[in-house]
Amino acid sequence: MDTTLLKQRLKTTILGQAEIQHLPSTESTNDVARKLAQDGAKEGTIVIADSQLSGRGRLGRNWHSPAGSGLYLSAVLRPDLEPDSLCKITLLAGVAAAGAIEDVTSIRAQIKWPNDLLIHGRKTGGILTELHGDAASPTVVLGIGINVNTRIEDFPPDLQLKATSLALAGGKNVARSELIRSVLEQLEYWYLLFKGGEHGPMLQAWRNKCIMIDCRAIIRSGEQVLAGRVLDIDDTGALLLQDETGQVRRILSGEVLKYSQP
Ligand code: BT5
Repeated sequence: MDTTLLKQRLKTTILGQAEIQHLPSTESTNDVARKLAQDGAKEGTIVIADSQLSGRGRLGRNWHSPAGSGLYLSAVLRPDLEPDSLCKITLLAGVAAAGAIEDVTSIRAQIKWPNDLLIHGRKTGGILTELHGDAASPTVVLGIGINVNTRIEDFPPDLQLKATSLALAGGKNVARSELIRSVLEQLEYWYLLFKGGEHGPMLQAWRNKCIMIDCRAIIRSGEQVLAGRVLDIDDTGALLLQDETGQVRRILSGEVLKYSQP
């Protein structure tokens, strides 16, 4: 991948303008980005790898990152964060990544709360948002993984049944550099709105891409397991789940154990 060419083509003012670090292989791009941020890297610094040896998901899970076939990218962001608004960065990254997939491949990607990108119900990508630093000057390391040209045999057996890639879904290979360009441009568009305090359009775009609205779902949040119907997300980005008693629960973080169409 030619990062000089990528930089020349990139229509952004922040993302990718300071530094794009391209590594053939690393443990996790989020770890590299965190170290760069600790050493004072500018907002918008990007780390891209061709493969990850210990790609991470949430809660200590693994992100399978075979060589040369996926997009593994992390961005250093330094937003003014109100308490509870970290979840909105995950939502905006989902909207940006789904938008970039659609822009480059014309394939419609959907979002499963809070951080999964799905095509035809199979997982194609994920977002990992990590907060570092103190409350006065927080740093967010935003990680995005997308299966781009991954073949079915590149996935381990358990993922072969539930994962897909853009090439598998669309029947042809996709240029990773084009996808990276579009991800960065889309990310910047939504991030600038976020910084300007304009969250409404992003939340609406997220709702339009969300596969779970109106679905019945079982969700684990901390120690609690909640069941009910997904109503919406609210203005803070929390998921609204109506339980059997009619009570509406606000869920800021968690994971979907099961969901089904109404
Ligand atoms: C995620 O976690 O989906 C977040 C993935 C973020 C990956 C990026 S790559 C760049 C940056 N650097 C990193 O180290 N990470 C980020 P989670 O919701 O916890 O989902 C993890 C689960 O997804 C695993 O337990 C598997 O079931 C499944 N999975 C793992 N690898 C996959 C893949 N390549 N495609 C589809 N599903 C996968």
